[in-house]
Amino acid sequence: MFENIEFSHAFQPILDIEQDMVVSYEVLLRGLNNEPPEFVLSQISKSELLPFDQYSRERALETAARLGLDCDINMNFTPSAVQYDEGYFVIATIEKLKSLGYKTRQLVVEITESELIHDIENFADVLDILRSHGVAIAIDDFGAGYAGLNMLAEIQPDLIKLDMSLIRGIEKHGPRQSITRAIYSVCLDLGIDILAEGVETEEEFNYLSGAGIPLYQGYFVAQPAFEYLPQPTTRTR
Ligand code: G
Ligand code: MN
Repeated sequence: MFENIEFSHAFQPILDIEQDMVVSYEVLLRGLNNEPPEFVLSQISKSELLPFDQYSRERALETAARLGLDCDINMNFTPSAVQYDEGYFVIATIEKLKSLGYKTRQLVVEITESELIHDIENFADVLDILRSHGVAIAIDDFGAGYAGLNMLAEIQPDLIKLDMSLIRGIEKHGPRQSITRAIYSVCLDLGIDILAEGVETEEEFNYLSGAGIPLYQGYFVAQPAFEYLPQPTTRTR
């Protein structure tokens, strides 16, 4: 159905500095010449976005398997994709994952909060179903858009990804530091993992590691790489 759409994927590592290893890769949609996701999505009609997204995820898993990915894999889902038919798309992703020899627990479902969730109770129920299948749930871009404290109060994710707007220049920005420390403390209380996204500089990294953040993603660690699993490029200790 989408055979005529030209796209592929880039992979960006997630580094755990306590274990000093890459624990996952986030899959990112790209054009065939590494164009940004909007370039690909602009070719898809609105009514076909959800099925295209799923087609793209399944192709991405095939690419990951071909590249020899053997850690976790973070995949983006909009709230609508998660909620659709009681988790149909996530369950289809799990099936694809298993058909390639992966374990369900290797999948991290990143909920990209670009839209308001209308029925949060139903949403939480669907997440419970998905958790019972064994996937991990992450809130993406936490602190931006709709992904805030109300969402955290309603669903207890396994992981929070701090939005890069909170990270930018944090070493010299008192309010961002206070907010990040407060979220860190909430995560500790609730047993939620916490990751800093979009870390670009050594100064940001040093501040965040001093504050106890264990997981990192961003240009400072490694740029996303087209059809390739990059290793961290920086010494982080
Ligand atoms: O919404 P989500 O967090 O899934 O989007 C990740 C996007 O952020 C990707 O398009 C990726 O290329 C981009 N990205 C990853 N690391 C960095 C970074 O360090 N700085 C900036 N500006 N963008 C980044
Ligand atoms: Mn994401």
